[in-house]
Amino acid sequence: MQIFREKIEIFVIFWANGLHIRKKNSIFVSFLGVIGSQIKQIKQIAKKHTIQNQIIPIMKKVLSMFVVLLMSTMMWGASSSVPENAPDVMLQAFYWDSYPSNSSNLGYGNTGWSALLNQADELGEYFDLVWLPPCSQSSGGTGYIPKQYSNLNSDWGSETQLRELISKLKAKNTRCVADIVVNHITGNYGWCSFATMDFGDYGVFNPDASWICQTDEMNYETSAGTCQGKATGANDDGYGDEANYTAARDWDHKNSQVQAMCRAYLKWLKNDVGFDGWRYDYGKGFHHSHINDYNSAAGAYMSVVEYWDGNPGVIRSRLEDAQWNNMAFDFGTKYDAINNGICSFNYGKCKGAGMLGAGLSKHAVTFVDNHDTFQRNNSEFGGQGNSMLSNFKDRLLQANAYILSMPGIPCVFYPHWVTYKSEIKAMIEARHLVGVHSQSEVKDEYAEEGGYQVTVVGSKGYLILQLGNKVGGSFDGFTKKASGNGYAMWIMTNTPVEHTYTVAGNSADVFGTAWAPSFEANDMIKQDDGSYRWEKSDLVLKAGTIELKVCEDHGWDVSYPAENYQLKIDAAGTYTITITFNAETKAISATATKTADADPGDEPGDDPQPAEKD
Ligand SMILES: [Ca+2]
Ligand SMILES: [Ca+2]
Repeated sequence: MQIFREKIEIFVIFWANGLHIRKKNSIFVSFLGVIGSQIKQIKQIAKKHTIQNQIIPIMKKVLSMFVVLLMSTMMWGASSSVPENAPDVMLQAFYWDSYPSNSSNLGYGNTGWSALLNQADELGEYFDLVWLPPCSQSSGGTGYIPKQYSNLNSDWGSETQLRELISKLKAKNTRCVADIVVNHITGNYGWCSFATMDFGDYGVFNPDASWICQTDEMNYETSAGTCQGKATGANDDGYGDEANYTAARDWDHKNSQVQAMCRAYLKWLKNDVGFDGWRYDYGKGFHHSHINDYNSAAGAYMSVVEYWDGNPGVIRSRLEDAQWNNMAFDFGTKYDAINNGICSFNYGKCKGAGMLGAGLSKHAVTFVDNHDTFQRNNSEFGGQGNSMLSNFKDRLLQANAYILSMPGIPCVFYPHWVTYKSEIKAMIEARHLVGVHSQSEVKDEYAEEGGYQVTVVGSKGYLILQLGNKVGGSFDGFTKKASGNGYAMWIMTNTPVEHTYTVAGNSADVFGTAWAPSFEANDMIKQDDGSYRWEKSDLVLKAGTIELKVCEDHGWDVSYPAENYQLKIDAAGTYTITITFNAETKAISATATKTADADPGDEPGDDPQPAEKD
C-alpha cells in the first residue's frame, strides 16, 4: 500500500508539474494550490484507514480527481469573456423604437445602421464598445422577438450596412456588442414552424417543436392550434416565474442541438460578422451555466447579461452560475445610487451602491438608463420619465459623471449622448486620461444627503468626483476636467519620473575618470525624440576595447546593459565617440568615428583599465 500511495502522489505531482509547465499563469498557480490540498487529502485518507478498506475508495478518489482535472483543464483552455482592468466606455447606440422607419423616434433621431455609420468617426473617438440592438430578422421593430438568427436583415438596416458599420468602428478600435436573444424564438409562420439557422461553416440547424421547452405556452394556449402539445423539450431551466417568456417560444437549453446552435450562432457573430462581445437579453429565461458554455465556445472580448434585479447578492449568484465568465448590468447602482440617490436629492446613497459596492465591479456594466427603463416606465430616473432630459439636465449629467468616474464598464445611453454631447465627451476624456478601469480602486469616499466626493485610482493617475454640495475648492496637482451644475471631475495624471542617465566606462581618456556613474560631465542629453545621447570628440586613442555602461540616477543600482557594452577601437587615431540610449527599450548603441589617423609622434594615453564593473 505504501508503494501504491507513493505512486498516486508521484502521479499527481507529475500532473501538476506538467500543467505548470504548459502554461504558467495565475490560474494555474492557484490550481496548483488545489492540487496541493488534494495530495494532502490522499495522504490523510491513506493514514486513517487500513490497506484493504482503502484501495477502492482511493482509486475512486483518483478517478474523480481525474474528471475534475480534465474538466478544469478544458475550462481553462477557453478564454474568458470578462476583460481584466477594462478601460472601456460603452455606448448603448439605440433606444426603444429608434429604428429608421419609426418617424417619432422621440426626438433623438433614428439609430439605424446607416445613421450610426454616419456617426462612426465620432463614436469611435469616444467609445470603446458600442452596443447595437438585436440585428437578426425578427417579428419587427426593435427586434427582441427573433425569427432567424442567421438573417441579418432587420428594421435597423441590411446585412451589408451592418457589416460596414462594424468594420468602420473596428477600424477606429471600437468593438461592437451584439444584442443576442437566445431565450426565445418565434415561428417563421405559425407557432411551431421555425426558420433554418444557417451559420455557414459554423453549422446549419433546423429547429422543430422538440427544441422548445414543454413548459412553454405553446402547449397550453388555445391559439397555438395544432401546435399545442408539440413542445417536448425539458422544463425551462430559467429563474423563477419569468423563466418562460410568454410572448415567444422558449428554447430548451438542455437540448444538445439547441446548445450546438447557440455556440455556432456566437462563433459566427464573432468570427464572420465581426462582433467582439454580446449582451444576453432576458437573462431570467435560462440557466447561466449555458452562458459559460456559449462564451467558452466563442470567446468574445466581453459578455454581459440583462438580469433585471437590483440586488447585487442575486447577481453574484448568477455570475457564479456562469462560472464568473460573464458580466451583468448593474441594476443595483441604477436604482440605489442614481434613481434613489442622485435623482432623489440624497447623495448619501452614492456610496456602496449596487454591484460596485458589493465588490463586483469587474463584472459590472453600469448605466443611467436603458431602452426599457427610459421609455417604458415613467417612474425611472426618480419618476421623471421621458421629460428628464430637459427638466433634469443637472441631475442627469451628475448621474453620467458618477458612472463615468466609478469602476465597472459605464454604458452611456444614446439619448443622453446626443442631447449632452459636449458634457459627456469631457467626462469620457477625464476617465480615459487617468485610465479609470473596471477594477479601479475607490477611496476617500464622503457621502451625505447633500453631497458626495470620491477619489478613483486609474492606471495613469487619479480622478476626484464631486457631486452636490461637495463641489468646490481645489486639489494640489489636479485640474478640473469636466464640470457643470452640481458636479466636477478633477484629474491628476502620473507624470513619468525623469531619470538621469550617465555614461561610465573603463577608459579615463574617454570618460575623464574610470567607472564613475556620478560624474556629471558624462550625463547624457535627452533628445527631442526621447532618446539620450552623449558625444565626445578629439579623443586620441590606441587600438583596444572600451567597456561601458549607462547608469541611471548617478548610481550602479540600475545600469545597462547587464554585461558591459564593448566598443572596439580598431586602430590608433583620433576619434569622436557617440553613445545613444533608449530609455524605453534600454537599448544602447555606441560608435567610434575616426577623424584623424594616428600621428607617429602622438603619445596615446593610458591603456584602458581592465577592471569590470557591474
Ligand atoms: Ca414562451
Ligand atoms: Ca426560458
